[in-house]
Amino acid sequence: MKLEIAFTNDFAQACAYRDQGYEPIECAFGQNQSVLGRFNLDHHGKESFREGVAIRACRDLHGALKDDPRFVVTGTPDADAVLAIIALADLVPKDCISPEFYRLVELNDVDPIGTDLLESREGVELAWFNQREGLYQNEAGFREAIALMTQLLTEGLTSEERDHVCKADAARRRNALEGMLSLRGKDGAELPLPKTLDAPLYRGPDFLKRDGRILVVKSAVWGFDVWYRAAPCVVSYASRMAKITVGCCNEEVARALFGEGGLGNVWSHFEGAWGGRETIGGSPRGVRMKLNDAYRTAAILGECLVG
Ligand SMILES: [Mn+2]
Repeated sequence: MKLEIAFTNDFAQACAYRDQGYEPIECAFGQNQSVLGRFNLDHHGKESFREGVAIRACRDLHGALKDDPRFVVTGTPDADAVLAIIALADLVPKDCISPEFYRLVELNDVDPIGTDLLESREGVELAWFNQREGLYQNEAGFREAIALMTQLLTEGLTSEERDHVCKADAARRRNALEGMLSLRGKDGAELPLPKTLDAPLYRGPDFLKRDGRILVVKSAVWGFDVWYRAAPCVVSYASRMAKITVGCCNEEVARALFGEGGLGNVWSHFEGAWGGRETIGGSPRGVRMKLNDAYRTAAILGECLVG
């Protein structure tokens, strides 16, 4: 049977596809609306007690939907979802997907900040996939991502491609470092910005002993893995989208800084529909923010600190 991918942004529509026999892959809509099929392949919101989808598909379910490869999807065609589809539909032989690779996909999906992909051979391969552009949130994006992942699994990378992945990531990290604008410490004092990338992440048992608290950044690249080395809480301004994102390094950090409930405690201090989850959130949808609003955000967060 031919591979079918149904993309939707609508919960009811995803349910309708599921009822027709399509297997939902990471079909989460918000925190509490997850559409599950016979294999329960989601791990967001209230399904977050489950393992990632690729690890279950590759390890336990390879080829399970070989004769009926119909899938319903939403959101970004990330490595976790795409690898799950490839394994379930048996688009590559089982021995093309090493346990090292699917375990790393799981780790990087659940904790992208804590995984340095460039440290291993499989990590460079996953980083190559993550660096691909044009993987849009639609059916064509999923099909393109499936083709790229299939190519990666069957042909691997040349040494030139590996070099290029590492150089591109080094450039991204430099950009992220240069995007740091202002760093405040425990008592609100302005601290010097780091000039190198080698500090550890602000998490783990002793992070409250360190000085950094809130970092403001303006950057065109994703850089939380860099920024959380300067502070446990980051206010990121995306100028093209004119929006502000606030993040904490993980749940433990969010609670230590802002009390039980983490960032959930701070949104009521803002004007308008700011919101999000315990560890990440931001400015209201459709409202254009200015850089100055990012500094104001940092000041308000500073007043909410309990740790
Ligand atoms: Mn996932």
